[in-house]
Amino acid sequence: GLDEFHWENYLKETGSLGAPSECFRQSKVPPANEFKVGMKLEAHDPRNMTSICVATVVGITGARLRLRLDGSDNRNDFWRLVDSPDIQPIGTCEKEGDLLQPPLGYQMNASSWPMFLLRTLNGSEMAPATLFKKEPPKPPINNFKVGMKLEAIDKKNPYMICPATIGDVKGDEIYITFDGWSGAFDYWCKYDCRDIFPVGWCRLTGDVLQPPGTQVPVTKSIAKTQSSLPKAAPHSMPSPQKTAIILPTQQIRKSSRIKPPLHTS
Ligand code: MLZ
Repeated sequence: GLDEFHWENYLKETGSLGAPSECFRQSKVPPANEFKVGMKLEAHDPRNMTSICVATVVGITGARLRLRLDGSDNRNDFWRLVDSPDIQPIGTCEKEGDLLQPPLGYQMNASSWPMFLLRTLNGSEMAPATLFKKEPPKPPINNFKVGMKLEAIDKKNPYMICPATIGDVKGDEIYITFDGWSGAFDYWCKYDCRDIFPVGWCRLTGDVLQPPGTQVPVTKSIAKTQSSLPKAAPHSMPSPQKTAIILPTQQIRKSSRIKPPLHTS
């Protein structure tokens, strides 16, 4: 429809460019997702990264898997790329002399765990090793520049991949700002973080790209005004197309004029 989001138009309208794909720790050709719902695998418990648990694929979205730890509830689902080092075939743990752990929040008595494990794996479909792809190498240096566009996971709503802009760069860290949102979802991360993708990633993988928010409007004239502004002072957190609009970013953050969004989806 007319209100659909298209990067090509949006980049033109905002007078901006996508960050080059070499900036990202992602495969240039996104990995194939050959997993099926119901398959089991081993995954690091996101709430306790040192323990390895049994997980079930409960959804497929682009190059990512929606995972649920066996023995846990359905309120702690998490998403991993098929080339994430956090997932591995069933049996990897044992081969390495480790034990599969109950997830944090295992509802039953700890003494029931060995039998639970036996039953959850018995007759289950285990994801074959060929479905797990190798993690791509780190780009040697941080090549991101302020103002470059990208697609980024909203860490507060991790199933969402959203249009974003590099708001700041400091050493190996980059500041991810979400287009059209007033700052509540923004975060710092390492340049080689696996949660960020080049423009076009979702279209290539078939994942869902969210449209930009509507809290902070972006128009051609504003973007033009913005690009002719001097660079922001180093103590501020510039958020390119946001700063030029109503208030400086610092004031937006402190002001109560903009209602902070609910963090619920
Ligand atoms: N349910 C939330 C989703 C916000 C997503 C923002 N992503 C950058 C809300 O509407 O507040």
